[in-house]
Amino acid sequence: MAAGAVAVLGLAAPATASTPEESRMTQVIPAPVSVTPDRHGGGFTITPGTAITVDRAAKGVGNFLAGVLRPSTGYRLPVVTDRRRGGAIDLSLGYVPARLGTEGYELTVNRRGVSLKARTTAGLFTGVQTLRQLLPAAVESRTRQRGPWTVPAGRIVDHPRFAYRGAMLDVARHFFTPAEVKTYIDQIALYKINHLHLHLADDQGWRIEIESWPRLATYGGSTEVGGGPGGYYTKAQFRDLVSYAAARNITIVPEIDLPGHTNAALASYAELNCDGVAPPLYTGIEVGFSSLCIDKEITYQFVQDVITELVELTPGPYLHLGGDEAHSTTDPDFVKFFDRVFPMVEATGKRLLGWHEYLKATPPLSAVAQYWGTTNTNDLVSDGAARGHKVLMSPASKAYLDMKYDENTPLGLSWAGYTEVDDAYDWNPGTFVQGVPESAVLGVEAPLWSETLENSDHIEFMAFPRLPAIAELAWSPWSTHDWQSMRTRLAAEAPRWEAMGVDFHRSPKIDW
Ligand code: NGO
Repeated sequence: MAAGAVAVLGLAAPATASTPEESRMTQVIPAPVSVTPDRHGGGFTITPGTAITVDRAAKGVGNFLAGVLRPSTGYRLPVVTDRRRGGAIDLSLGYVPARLGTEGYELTVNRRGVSLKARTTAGLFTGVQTLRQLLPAAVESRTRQRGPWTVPAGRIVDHPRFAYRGAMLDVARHFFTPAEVKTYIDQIALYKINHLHLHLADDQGWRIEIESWPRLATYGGSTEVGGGPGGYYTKAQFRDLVSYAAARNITIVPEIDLPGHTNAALASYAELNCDGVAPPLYTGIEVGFSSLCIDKEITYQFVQDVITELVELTPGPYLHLGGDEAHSTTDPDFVKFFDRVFPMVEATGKRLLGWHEYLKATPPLSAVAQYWGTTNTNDLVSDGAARGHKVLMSPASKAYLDMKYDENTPLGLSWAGYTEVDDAYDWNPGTFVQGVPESAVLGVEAPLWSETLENSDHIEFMAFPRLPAIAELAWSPWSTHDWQSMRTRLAAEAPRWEAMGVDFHRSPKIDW
């Protein structure tokens, strides 16, 4: 590193930062593990002659970066494997220290170019997200803007705190089109979120085509909260979402909520009901009134068929089976049901995920429990962690993006309290639940339930600025945690969201 370099560990822009380039170096969200600005080096300016040079296997990441940069710069930015050209942004796969893992990266910027190195394309992709944030916000615009496009000089070495950094979208209460889901994927990828959990079925709608039970989608998906037309994903559309997400380092985690939250399925097939009578479709927002019929054999044929078809659509490692709020299923029935269903999932080789109540039954130890409570103690979860289960942290009072910011928020719910952006940021996933040490935490997920949300504007208003705050809890080392720094950095993101067309909440907690 050049003489005079200053190591900055997750601090806000130092008081001496004098140029916009220099302050961008310290404004990255999530905060990197280490940032070393090079005050005297002079940054790299992207020009019409700049090329993106890549290892052959990194072409996809190079193309993604070019896709971000080309519209706003208006430059050609060819993605090439020939490294003889000067003035380049170079993405290379190869040796980086083991502690950086598969998603870590090293980013070095000087006058001559940008060099990004990682062990895998996932690491290059996360590094590219940092590089985007080192450029002026206008780079995110889809139309040609004025430069200069200067990346500040220095070095960033970075890797994630948790392996699983998630967002969840409830496409059941209100249906979101594939285009709307892709928009959200684009937005969360910028903050290094690497899992998108899709809540695909609930009382109000079944949103995924299942060929062996076609009415689930065609009838069970035909409405939504408030009585709108609903919708569902065909298998082809779902596969397309999976690959769109994969190209952005995001694994889709499909959820079918069982055995409660199943009115849409029960309405679609009379034979799934204990009394053989299909209930009407449901467009309200109550929970806990539906249950599959635990003692009917056809229930297990149904669940088996759904799992089989869902697994075929899912290259990722996880399958989420819900298990929450089964208030219309007795505890013994709940256990009886999952005793038959867990082995079905195990036989597929997928790893189970479920809301933490499913620990009432006995999932295999590889199963992950998603904690959505509001308290710092929960015996099911701490006992589960002691037995060896991993926990995914989504405490509703902190991580639920559908909670209102305050009493005036026009959208959202408030059963877990109001959650301003500082509340969403103010907790440590590694110590939040007593008896669940950091080593038992798989990661953090920010669920967005859609009882009150109907379109991308609504999603954006609830997710921004909280989603980036939660993404930081999932990615950045706890040593960087600092609300004063975060509020400065979130304020600096506003022009970027404006350039991206993100309709965010102008929280009074931040000086925008
Ligand atoms: C709860 C409930 C969902 C609601 C959500 C609203 C879980 C896991 N089950 O979270 O059905 O949509 O709250 O915030």
